Amino acid sequence: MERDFASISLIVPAYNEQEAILPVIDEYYPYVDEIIVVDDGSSDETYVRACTRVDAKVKVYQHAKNQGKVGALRTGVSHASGDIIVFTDADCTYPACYVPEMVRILKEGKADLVLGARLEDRKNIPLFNRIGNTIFSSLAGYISGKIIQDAQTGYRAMFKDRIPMLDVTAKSLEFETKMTVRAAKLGYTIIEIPIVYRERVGVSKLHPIRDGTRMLRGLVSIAWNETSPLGKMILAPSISFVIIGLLFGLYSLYERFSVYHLNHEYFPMIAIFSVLLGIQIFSIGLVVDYLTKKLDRIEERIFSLNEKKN
Ligand SMILES: Nc1nc2c(ncn2[C@@H]2O[C@H](COP(=O)(O)OP(=O)(O)OP(=O)(O)O)[C@@H](O)[C@H]2O)c(=O)[nH]1
Ligand SMILES: [Mg+2]
Repeated sequence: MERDFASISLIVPAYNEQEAILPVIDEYYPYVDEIIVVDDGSSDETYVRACTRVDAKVKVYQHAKNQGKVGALRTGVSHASGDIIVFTDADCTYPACYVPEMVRILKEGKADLVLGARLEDRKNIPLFNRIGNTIFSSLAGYISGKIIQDAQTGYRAMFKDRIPMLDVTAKSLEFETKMTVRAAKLGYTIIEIPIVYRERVGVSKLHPIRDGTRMLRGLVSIAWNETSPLGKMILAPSISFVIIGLLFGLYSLYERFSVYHLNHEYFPMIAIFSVLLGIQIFSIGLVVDYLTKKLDRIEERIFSLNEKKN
């Protein structure tokens, strides 16, 4: 569906970004109709500095306590008056010059979600993020059946009326990926435009251990939630068999190396048999899950073709 007129709100979550916040506001200013900065309980001058730019276009909100990026984005969206919402970071990494292209794609009805994909200058993405990004994007691609190169980018645009469907439960890093997967699962069209990713201004807020654990949890939760019920039923016993097998195996090793004699000579056999059975069932689970997803997609296609006809 083409929409001629649409006003644009930019949401900028900012946590201790005193060096970058003003350059970000100034850079995006000519490209959007509204800029909403959400200071996420910063302990530096982010809020004070952002307030110096307040005018009819720039609005600044503040969380008394840090709520995390997702909380800041939600606050921003709740105050946005635009038809189109653009998310960006407050660290000068995402160039503003791509906004017109993102908006054009949305207005022409070519996509429901436009991503600024960090495909060039990937050296500016911290190594930890780059690894996570590759894993997440591949997983998002597997789950959604679409090729997604940068599922995790923080630079993205969509019509505001799509947000309720795209709002996913998440605390930090996994938010963007979950949103991308959700969009793909809903059959929304996602277009990625390659962008230059600049070096960050100011200190990174990433905590490798905390964010790494969340990312891993997010990954497992996405994978599990997106596995079909039949797939889940098959995968669960397979994991139990592998665990049982490993326990028997470890016990045998313990006996062999501590007592130098196997009191239970049939334990290694049980171990191997159980692990192999687990792996076999696991493969069946994956095949079943793959086939279920394929069927879902065929159903989605038929549904959208029927909708287009009517
Ligand atoms: N990490 C983090 N970012 C927040 C929080 N609240 C708001 N933000 C903002 O969310 C954006 C993303 O955080 P970044 O630290 O840039 O994380 P990143 O882009 O994954 O990593 P870098 O490549 O180091 O920039 C920035 O604009 C932050 O200021 C928070 O509680 N934690
Ligand atoms: Mg950043």
